[in-house]
Amino acid sequence: AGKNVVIAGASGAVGIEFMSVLEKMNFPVNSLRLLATKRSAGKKLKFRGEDITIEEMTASSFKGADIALFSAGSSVSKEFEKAVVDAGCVMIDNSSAFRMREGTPLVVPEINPHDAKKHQGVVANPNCSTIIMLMGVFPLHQKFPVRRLVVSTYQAASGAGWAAMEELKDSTRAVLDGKEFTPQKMPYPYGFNLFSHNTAIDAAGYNEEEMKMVKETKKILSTDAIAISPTCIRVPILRAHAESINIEFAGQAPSEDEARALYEKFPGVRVVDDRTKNHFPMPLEASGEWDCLVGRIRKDVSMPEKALNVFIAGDQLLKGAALNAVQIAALL
Ligand code: 11C
Repeated sequence: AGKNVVIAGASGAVGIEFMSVLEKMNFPVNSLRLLATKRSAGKKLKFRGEDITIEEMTASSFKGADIALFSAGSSVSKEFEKAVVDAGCVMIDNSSAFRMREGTPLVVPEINPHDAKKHQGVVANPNCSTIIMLMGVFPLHQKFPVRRLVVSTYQAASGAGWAAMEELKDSTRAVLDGKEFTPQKMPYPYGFNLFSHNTAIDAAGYNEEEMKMVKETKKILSTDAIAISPTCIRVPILRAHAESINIEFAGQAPSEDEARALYEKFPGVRVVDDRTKNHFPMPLEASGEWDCLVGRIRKDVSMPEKALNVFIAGDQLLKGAALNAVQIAALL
């Protein structure tokens, strides 16, 4: 029998991708309800060729539902958690509301699927930068335990939603047309520019995105033994994040061939590593793909026995959000 699925935040950039992934995965959907704020209620979206009208989300929206895929922001997830759980429905939440809460599993299905089953009504979907980084780290960490990661991100506009994607286009067009442009969504002009991630900065100088990568990684891998040094940057790319990762191992680093072989057999990872053509992971080639692309697999020239460098690109809206969430639903 199929599942009764609800999408909360259906009109957002991730909401739309929930539907595309459910369709492509051939997820056993018995019924699908689309929920959003009053502003989007009444709009129609297509699922399996049929129009579905978006309804305004209320506490009674979850009656009879089995799975609720949430991507409507932390405050909405917090507001509706009780209604979802009381309805006997499992919430798979893409926001940061419950990620670090004890008793709420934080899951990347290829990495810690066993944690999903321990849920008490809510499973949290990690931050996109964390998921994409771990798809480039865990295949090696399983066999060669990692001691420290130094990671720099190149993050797409999609992580900040539709409005940011539109702002990137408008701001790029304004530069080309020689026109003035006042940013609305982003803190600085986005076209032909990059800037430090647009989240709050703590007393130590780290932004929220960076600290999510640090904390979430420890929870997903169930270890405090990995040190992480992150720098998160927003770049003028529409929808796939890229990350440069220096991976230092507790013991001897794997050889480049060993690392390549471990990546090649890991589900959800595709090796793109052609030195002869200078062809490595790119956001353009990762966009729309379910796999994360891993390449530039090379010994750290400063510490060849101990560390490797890799470069990874993954679709922020798919593996970084909607795909990972639907994979969790499939696990359950
Ligand atoms: C970004 N990672 O790219 C963010 C978007 O905690 O789920 C998602 C924020 C989160 O800006």
